[in-house]
Amino acid sequence: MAIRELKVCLLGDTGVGKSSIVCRFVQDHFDHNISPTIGASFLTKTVPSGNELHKFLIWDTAGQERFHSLAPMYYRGSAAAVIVYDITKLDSFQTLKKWVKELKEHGPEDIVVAIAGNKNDLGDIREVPMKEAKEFAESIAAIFIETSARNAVNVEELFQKISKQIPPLENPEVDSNDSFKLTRQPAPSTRRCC
Ligand SMILES: Nc1nc2c(ncn2[C@@H]2O[C@H](COP(=O)(O)OP(=O)(O)OP(=O)(O)O)[C@@H](O)[C@H]2O)c(=O)[nH]1
Ligand SMILES: [Mg+2]
Repeated sequence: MAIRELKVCLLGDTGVGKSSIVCRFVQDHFDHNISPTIGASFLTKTVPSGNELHKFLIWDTAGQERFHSLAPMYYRGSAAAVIVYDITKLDSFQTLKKWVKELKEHGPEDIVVAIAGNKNDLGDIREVPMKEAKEFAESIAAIFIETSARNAVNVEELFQKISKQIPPLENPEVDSNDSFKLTRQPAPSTRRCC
């Protein structure tokens, strides 16, 4: 089966749970004491999608403002961006809107955007109504899903939805190496997380 590499980046405020989502997806693990990401972390996971295998090359970026200028390295050449907010922090939803704007202005034209409202296990202290976030996602034709990295809710589904939005290759037999790349530039190297 053909393996297709898809560069995916995670963007969003510090503390919203980007690394926790990635750790849940890749290692099915949740760390209550996870440290803020420095620069970015890189992990991969391969999942079946129709007649293809999608190898996600995942760049988990640091949400702290001091790392903002690095972000273009990670969203450039990405097939998809997951923008994460924390459903208990209205500010993080405002930051998400800034990321949407930045991606629109400077990101790849055909990038698949997924909006993930994380920490939905904390619904009793919710600040961002699901309806509002969903409507915003619809207005920009983005995928929308609420997740809980802690309780393993909708994390697999998030990446499945991304897989489904990636158009299948029309002519897969053109590459005899059984490897099809949707990444558009070599990814910079950095440390791993988890
Ligand atoms: N209750 C709850 N806590 C979560 C969830 N996901 C992450 N957390 C917690 O939120 C905090 C921040 O998580 P991180 O994954 O480090 O957040 P981040 O977005 O990667 O932060 P930066 O690396 O600084 O950008 C940690 O204490 C996590 O344990 C979740 O789904 N539910
Ligand atoms: Mg992190």
